[in-house]
Amino acid sequence: QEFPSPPEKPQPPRASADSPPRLEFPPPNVISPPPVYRAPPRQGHIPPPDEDPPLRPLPKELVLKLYKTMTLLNTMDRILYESQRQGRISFYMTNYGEEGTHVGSAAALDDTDLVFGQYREAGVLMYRGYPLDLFMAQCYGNISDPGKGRQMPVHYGCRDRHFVTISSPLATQIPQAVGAAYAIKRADANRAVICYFGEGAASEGDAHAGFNFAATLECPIVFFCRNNGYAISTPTSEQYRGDGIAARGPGYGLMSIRVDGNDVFAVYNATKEARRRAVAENQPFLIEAMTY
Ligand SMILES: Cc1ncc(C[n+]2csc(CCOP(=O)(O)OP(=O)(O)O)c2C)c(N)n1
Repeated sequence: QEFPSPPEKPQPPRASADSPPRLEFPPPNVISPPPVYRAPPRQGHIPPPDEDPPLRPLPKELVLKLYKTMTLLNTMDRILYESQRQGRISFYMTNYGEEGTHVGSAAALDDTDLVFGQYREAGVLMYRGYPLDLFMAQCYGNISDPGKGRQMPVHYGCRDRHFVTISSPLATQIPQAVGAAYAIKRADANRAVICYFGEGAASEGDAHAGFNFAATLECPIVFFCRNNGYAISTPTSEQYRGDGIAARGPGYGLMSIRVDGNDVFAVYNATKEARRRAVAENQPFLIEAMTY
């Protein structure tokens, strides 16, 4: 089976490129930072139906589901975080302040798109209808836990909801997700893979391997980076010297965008379009969602 590349694939300059007027090493800060996409304000304006599809208003039921899931996630977090503080469960990771990234991106996917998460994307599984009692059972490792208590809390997984079980070692999900996307492409399955990770995990070598494989093998994957400014407690100023994760995308030949992760509609629009193009064109996309 042949997989033709779309004609507008970036062609990096080769040795025939022009020489600069003098020898110089351009400092990294002369490259302008990626802009931050936000959903356009409506201000009462109803766009015509032929307007760019991602900018159309969303149905009321969908908007309500976004809101309800974000609120429910926040409530579940409070209960499970307090359970951990009271010593009832051994571990917990809250999702506070990142609800819009989970729910906005989950809503933009097809139901059978395969999800590889890190450990802070419970809202994606919740959006897909994972019941509260199973979240609880997993965190408590009780008899109702589908994983039979073998995993640490928050390491959810659900085959029926196409959500691959979380693993603790950072960034292992990135090359795994790319491999899955490559398999999906070869099967011509009209599905996408989405792979979530934090900006801290993006410093792992596995992130490099995954980005490069996805670009060269032209895989239908959306890399979704949640940039919350910290790798648990290490600020980004101590994690890297470049401008975040989206700025790395062009170096790999990845179509990249930075979005306001607090704007659920921006996250939805960006993921919807990235997912559509990833499948239609067999190429990877990178979204960096800035949170807090
Ligand atoms: C390979 C590996 N190294 C270190 C850790 C310990 N660790 C757990 S979370 C974390 C920080 C991750 O930061 P980020 O990816 O930004 O995610 P966030 O927690 O901020 O959402 C680290 C270093 C780990 N789990 N795996």
